[in-house]
Amino acid sequence: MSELWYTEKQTKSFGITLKVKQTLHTEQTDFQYLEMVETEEFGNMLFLDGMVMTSQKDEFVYHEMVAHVPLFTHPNPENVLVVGGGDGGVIREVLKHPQVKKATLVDIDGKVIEYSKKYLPEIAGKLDDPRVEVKVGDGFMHIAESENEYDVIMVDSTEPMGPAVNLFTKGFYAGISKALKEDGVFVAQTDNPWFTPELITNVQRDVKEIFPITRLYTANIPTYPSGLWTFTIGSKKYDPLEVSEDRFHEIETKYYTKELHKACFVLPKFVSDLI
Ligand code: AG3
Repeated sequence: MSELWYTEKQTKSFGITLKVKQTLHTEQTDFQYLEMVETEEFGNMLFLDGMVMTSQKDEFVYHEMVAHVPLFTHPNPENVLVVGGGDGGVIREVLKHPQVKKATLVDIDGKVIEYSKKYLPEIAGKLDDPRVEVKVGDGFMHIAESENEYDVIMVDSTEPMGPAVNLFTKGFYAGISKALKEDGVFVAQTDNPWFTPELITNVQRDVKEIFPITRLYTANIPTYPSGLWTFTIGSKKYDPLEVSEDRFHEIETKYYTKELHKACFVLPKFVSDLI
């Protein structure tokens, strides 16, 4: 019996390899190469331009950590924006917060939304919720056109190549600051300290120049390069490290806890040395 394996080359000389059960869909969209693959170990997976975006088995880590850390940092997140995130995982977590009145998702690639709904229904299933508005469009432009509007903005992008390059620039963070209300909070996924240390250093430097409170936190995501993933928070007023106990309300999670909310900001030495 022949075996089919999928490799993401995470660097020029290192990668992750997964045994494939079947290929569900492949397509060159207007923006990127999209693949939906059923794997033996991680279930259905979405790849964009050959990079793992999400898997049924470990998606909860990334989506919970992108959403709940900033949402519990803000005392009353009513109006929330997700840039990217067309698979709907962050939106699903955002909706667990009863204060959220409206969640807008802006993803540049409608095909990601379409095929996530088809092959990742437990991730994308909440995109049709009445509190959600889905826009297919350029997140950079959406940010540039927004002012004093959002309580929390989450940037759930691909890597800084292809369609997401603009989303890792200082100009974009300045736009986010303008799009946020005066006490707004934002978070972005900022890759890993093993293979892209300078990206973390640069993003932290840029965000620090714009936001009075800048923090870095990590989560363990087995299908992403090195497994040690980082997120950068920029906040105008609220410090994610100073969330009072009574702020935390019960939500159903598999990774995030109120204890972890504090612990995730404790960094290994080689990571804190980057910032
Ligand atoms: N967005 C960040 C994925 C980065 C993974 N990088 C890689 N595989 N080289 C994930 C989207 C999930 N909603």
